[in-house]
Amino acid sequence: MPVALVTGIAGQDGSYLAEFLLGKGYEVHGVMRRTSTINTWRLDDIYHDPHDPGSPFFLHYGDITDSTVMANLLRKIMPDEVYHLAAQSHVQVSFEMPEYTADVTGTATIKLLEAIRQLSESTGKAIRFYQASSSEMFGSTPPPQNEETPFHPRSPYGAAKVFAYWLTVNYRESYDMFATNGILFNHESPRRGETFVTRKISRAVARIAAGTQKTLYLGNLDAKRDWGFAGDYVEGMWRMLQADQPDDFVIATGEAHTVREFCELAFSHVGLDWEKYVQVDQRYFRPAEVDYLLGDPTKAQRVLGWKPALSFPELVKLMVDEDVRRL
Ligand code: NAP
Ligand code: G4F
Repeated sequence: MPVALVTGIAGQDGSYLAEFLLGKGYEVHGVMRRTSTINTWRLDDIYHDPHDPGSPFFLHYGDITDSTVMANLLRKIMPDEVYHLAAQSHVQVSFEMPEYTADVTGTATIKLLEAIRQLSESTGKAIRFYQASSSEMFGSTPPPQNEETPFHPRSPYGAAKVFAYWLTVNYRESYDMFATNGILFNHESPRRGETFVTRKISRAVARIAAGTQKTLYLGNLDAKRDWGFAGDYVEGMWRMLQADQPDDFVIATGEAHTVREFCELAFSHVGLDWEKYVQVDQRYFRPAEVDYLLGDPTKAQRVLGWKPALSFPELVKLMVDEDVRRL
């Protein structure tokens, strides 16, 4: 049975990836932070009984900035594959907490790479590493963006991801490690955090339709993003670690839409006119914006045989329907 270690297991991608890997017959170990209230709602479908001795799913407390804990976990679990998904992942928050974001989203990656290198060298264990790199690294470089496109990050988050990207390349080149960057464009789902724009919209649509919210305040409606479905994207992560060679891959749909278009579709799905409910609030504008992200996933399609299944309108409907159902 292959063994995987997933950081950020309680986040959007961690939960989809855990389900995917369990479906493939993996033993899955997840790292999560201790929080004052239980924060495992995204894992409810797979984490029924923590005392079940037959379960191939294990959760461990840990913080990715704590290299001792991460090294101990690696030694205990001896994974075949490490998916490093944990990060301070909110771009706007990274302007408010730049140093913290650099530590968690940037520096923690080098701690993990180094712990893997040391374990592999001392035991001979081959460990494949996935780094959750981001289209935010392209920042202001014009679209379409692919693996050859130069980076120009526009936020502390984007800069921290560029640092982690190059460290991953550097460990691959220096130590012959199987270390891979997945450069993922925005991907969403009903499990998306509530302060990212898509989920903020789908949640507000459900509440406005139910009469419990009057107005939705948003920032830049003109920003364009290449939005895909998270459930499709975690398969891309797995495929990268099954490849013959470690490499870097863009995962995207190849189609971009504005925040305005997302609003139009989401509100019209419940029969509402978005313009009656959405107001622009300067509070949600960023010190520097990424205007236009549009990925070219040709390499992932050619080398990995990966392609997205869910379309943009299907994604919007899925998110709105699920928020309506939850409410
Ligand atoms: P997410 O929902 O914010 O999940 C991130 C997870 O990391 C959360 O479970 C969080 O824990 C955990 N975490 C944060 N700081 C930690 C720390 N110091 N120690 C341990 N765990 C920590 O993000 P996501 O959307 O699943 O994204 C997964 C990864 O892909 C992230 O690295 C993100 O930057 C990257 N990425 C995402 C996208 C996208 O569109 N979703 C695109 C490109 C790249 P809590 O639950 O306790 O907060
Ligand atoms: O949903 P967002 O916050 O996502 P953003 O900044 O693109 O970052 C996400 O995708 C990255 C991949 O490119 C990931 F690496 C990162 O971890 C994260 O998952 O904002 C999308 C766009 C932005 O242009 C923002 O200015 O929506 C615009 N926007 C307009 N009003 C808003 C709002 N964003 C948020 N969060 N909240 C608003 O009210």
